[in-house]
Amino acid sequence: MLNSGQASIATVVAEPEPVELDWTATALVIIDMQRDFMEPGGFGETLGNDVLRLATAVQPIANLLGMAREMGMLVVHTREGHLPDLSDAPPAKVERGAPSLRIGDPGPMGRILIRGEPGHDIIADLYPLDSEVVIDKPGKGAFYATELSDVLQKYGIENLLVCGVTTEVCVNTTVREANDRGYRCVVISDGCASYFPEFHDMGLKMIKAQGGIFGWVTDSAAILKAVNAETAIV
Ligand code: C5J
Repeated sequence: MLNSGQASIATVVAEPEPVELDWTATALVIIDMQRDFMEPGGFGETLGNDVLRLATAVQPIANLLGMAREMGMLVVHTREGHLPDLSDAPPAKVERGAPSLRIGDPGPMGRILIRGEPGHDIIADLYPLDSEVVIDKPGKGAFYATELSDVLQKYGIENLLVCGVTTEVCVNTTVREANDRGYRCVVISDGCASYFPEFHDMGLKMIKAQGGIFGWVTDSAAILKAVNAETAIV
């Protein structure tokens, strides 16, 4: 179990280079693992996507979630969605594309991408504990119009392990926002997924290119290995 008064440092094998992390200043951030993106009948499918493509991310995230819970690491879940009156949903977002059902319309899992509806909820396999932080966000980035900065500051967080869906949209946007705010972001390749495999690959490449311009990329096994390896207690 982590002791917040004592640094617990490990080196994680990552690209473009290994990264040293103090687990006591690290949070696991799980982006938008919601039924609306992951299951048939939700927002993702109304945009013409094959939602089953995202299923590969579930088990790696579950493994990291189990690790984080066991060691007492801060866990943050995010959910993309809007208020029932759509006052936080800009027309430019609602009208975009040609979906068969738009944001706010009734669908098989309730109103599409609306807070409180069944489709907006996080999938059962990764369901948050009452003690975990859940950030409701109206945008793609988890910092825009949310309390995330305040939460991370309160817990003394400097490093983010970022996973979830989709790699090139909400994961990338959040990582870029976090990078500008001074956080070290380590993105978990097998804990992210996209409806477009080529966007997943490029989304990860964009993060780690140019010496890690937005952060590092590793996989769930490398995190578990680093956690299980002897850590230096400082
Ligand atoms: C999308 C997301 N793809 N969570 N949202 O619209 O990536």
